[in-house]
Amino acid sequence: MTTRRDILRGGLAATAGLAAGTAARAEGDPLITELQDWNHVLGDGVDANPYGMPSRHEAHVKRRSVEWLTADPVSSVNFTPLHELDGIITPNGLCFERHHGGVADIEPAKHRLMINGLVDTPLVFTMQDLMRFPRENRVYFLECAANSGMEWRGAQLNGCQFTHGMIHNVMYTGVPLRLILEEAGVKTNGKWIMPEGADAAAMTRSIPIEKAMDDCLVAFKMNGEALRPEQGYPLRLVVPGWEGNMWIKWLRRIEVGDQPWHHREETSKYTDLLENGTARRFTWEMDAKSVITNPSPQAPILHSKGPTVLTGVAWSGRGTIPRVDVTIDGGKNWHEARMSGPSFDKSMHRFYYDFDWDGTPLLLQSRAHDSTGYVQPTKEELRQFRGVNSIYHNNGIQTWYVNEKGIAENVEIS
Ligand SMILES: Nc1nc2c(c(=O)[nH]1)N[C@H]1C(S)=C(S)[C@@H](COP(=O)(O)O)O[C@H]1N2
Ligand SMILES: [Mo]
Repeated sequence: MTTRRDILRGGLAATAGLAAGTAARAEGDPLITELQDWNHVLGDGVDANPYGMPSRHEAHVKRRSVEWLTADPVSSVNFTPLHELDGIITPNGLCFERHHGGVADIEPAKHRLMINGLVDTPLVFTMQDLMRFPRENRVYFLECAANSGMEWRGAQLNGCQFTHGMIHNVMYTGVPLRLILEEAGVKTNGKWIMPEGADAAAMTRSIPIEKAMDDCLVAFKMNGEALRPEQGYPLRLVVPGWEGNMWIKWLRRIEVGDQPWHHREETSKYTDLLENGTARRFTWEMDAKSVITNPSPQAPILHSKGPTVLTGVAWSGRGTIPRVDVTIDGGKNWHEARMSGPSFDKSMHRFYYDFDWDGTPLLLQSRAHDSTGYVQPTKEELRQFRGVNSIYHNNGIQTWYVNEKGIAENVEIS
């Protein structure tokens, strides 16, 4: 972080005549007057990289994990570098990963999806069979319910990659789950489904039949290409707007039942212990949330005072995000941010706030409004209802403190 900053600062300082504006004068800049290697040496021909990769100068743009968070990488998580991205789509190679038994390495020709339980005809599908159903394309965010979980009791991790990076937003191609369930014929007492993964963790969750029949997809493509192994190749369940844990990867079986199964992931895990000792359960929908991605601790302001672009992302499991408010003075004044990019249901939204920085310290916050009228709460408001025992479903407003040098850090203000 410091090195990149120093390099960029050095580059700017060498440029004579940089005033309050955003561009330098051309005179005397060796990067203009002297030839660079790439100006006269032939580059790689086609096929040097049959599957293209980002520029080597972008090597710092990658998923990162937090070493002390988990005991073993096969049951662990890494985080999407939100501060390096723009727009609303997460590139496939940067989608955060969360596995409970490592990444299953599945041969697609040997993969099967079984539908059993309370159905008229138990069925087994090959990947080829699934490809013959009418398919749909839809963009959705997936957020782990534990995203921002480390921040419940106070500011902890220094970077939006770590505080908010258990989220990705991609376009899925898949078959509506409803069509597959209808093919098997759900019996009238079939009220719940239990999708199961083919990984060593055999991840399972209970999902009400209404959701299964509404907007769930059995997806095989993300952003146009096959699902990545990390994201469930060759098949994953997409459960729009609901907590990531329910989006079963490496999907091999769906059982239909008349009641929930109360498996580990919906009893001991993914429940919220309240102050009075009881736990909230089946909190499936992800509440509206937002975060400023730039500036942020991993992405300081690299220029001096003057025109500054602030940007971030917002999402809601209940609909779209028509509005985001931004404050640069810790909530004394709020400004409506500028939304830019497509606004899809249960998808990430991009916002900007372009302002003239006077070079004094800033307290940055963003506040999302969703299409149901719900407004993102402060962390204190959340704690009043939820106490401090929770891990999951922390959608409180994030604060970044930016000092006069442009360095940002994770703080909380009351
Ligand atoms: N089969 C299987 N599905 C799974 C998991 C798993 O470990 N095994 N992890 C779940 C959890 S907790 C989350 S948050 C999401 C993460 O999806 P991602 O790895 O694409 O980010 O997958 C869910 N589906
Ligand atoms: Mo998760």
